Amino acid sequence: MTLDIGVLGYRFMGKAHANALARLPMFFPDAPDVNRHVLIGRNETALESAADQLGFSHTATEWADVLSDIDVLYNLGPNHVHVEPSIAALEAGVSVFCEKPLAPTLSAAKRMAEAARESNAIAGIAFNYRYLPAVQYARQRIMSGDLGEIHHVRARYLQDWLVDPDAPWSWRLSEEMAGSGSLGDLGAHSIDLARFLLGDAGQIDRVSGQLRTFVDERPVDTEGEQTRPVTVDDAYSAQVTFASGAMGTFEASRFATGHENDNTIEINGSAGSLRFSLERLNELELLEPGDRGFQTIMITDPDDPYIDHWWPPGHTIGWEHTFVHENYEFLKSVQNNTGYTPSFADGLAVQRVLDAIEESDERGEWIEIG
Ligand code: SOE
Repeated sequence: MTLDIGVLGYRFMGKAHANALARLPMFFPDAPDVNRHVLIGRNETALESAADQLGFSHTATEWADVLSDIDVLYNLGPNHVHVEPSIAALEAGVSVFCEKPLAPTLSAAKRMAEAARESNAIAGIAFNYRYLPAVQYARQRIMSGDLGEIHHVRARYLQDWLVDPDAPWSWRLSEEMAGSGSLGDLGAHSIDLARFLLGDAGQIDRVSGQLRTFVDERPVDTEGEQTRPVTVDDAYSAQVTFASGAMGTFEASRFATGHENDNTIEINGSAGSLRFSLERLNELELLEPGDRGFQTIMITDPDDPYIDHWWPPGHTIGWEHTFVHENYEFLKSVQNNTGYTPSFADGLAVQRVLDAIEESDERGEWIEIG
């Protein structure tokens, strides 16, 4: 069985997923066969050249025209484009792999999760950092009880691409198109990682958050003559409680000078601790009973998650491998018609936390998540 794939979006995420699709037959021979059938976008000229480069045989400027030609829609457009094409695809029985955050608003995320529940097709959200071998290994250790009862989650995702007030405006800075800024773009990853690592104990039930926009207008052209308003947050921080009794702190920023793409999470339990940093993605820091400090271990052994598909022990992998791993798992779920996680329900659970953090900022009080 060959799965015909349609990919909406051909820039950063389009490349990351197209690269993953191309790698699958080489490194994951039991992955379903895929046909990079159609690349979907608005600008015909840019689309043609992207289709050539990324190995797609057709292009389309209207997503609705190609739903009947494909088995899977990759929805990699700006956040506001996640909603209608995903819902229409699921209603047409086409599986959907959608980038994060699920939607710009909680109400749109609810509609998407409802469409996923009612469809026989598979709906997955692309939280790629779950698929780092070190993160998978960390979850295994937490799930097998090695850290004991979890008390603390400390997660931050720091970038600095907006610290220059002349950095240009983009859709990521528009509330209408993105929903929120650092919160949805980066915070969604941290919240998902916490949920993934803690499993059933990862349910966040109360939040207190603050959001900040440091520069509220940005140039749209290189001369800086025209500007557009920034209507999302540049940074957020939140403290949360988990239903399990654990407490958490979360932070993200696009103004964290010196941090380009710094995604870290630390978990402290009654019997041990661990911490992960994307800047050292082949490693995990662990503290186990009897240790006098954190020990750094390499997650590059053949029996570590996914590693046997790649290189001999000690040969490191990179950021792009997360996309290969998630594409493998998602497409296998489509082929076997089995449920995929993270699902749209997981995307909705994260969105409830994002929404509560925004509400907390607006109201200046703790918000319960029902
Ligand atoms: C931009 O902030 C971005 O590309 C995010 O959208 C991704 O989800 C993150 O992995 C890297 O940074």
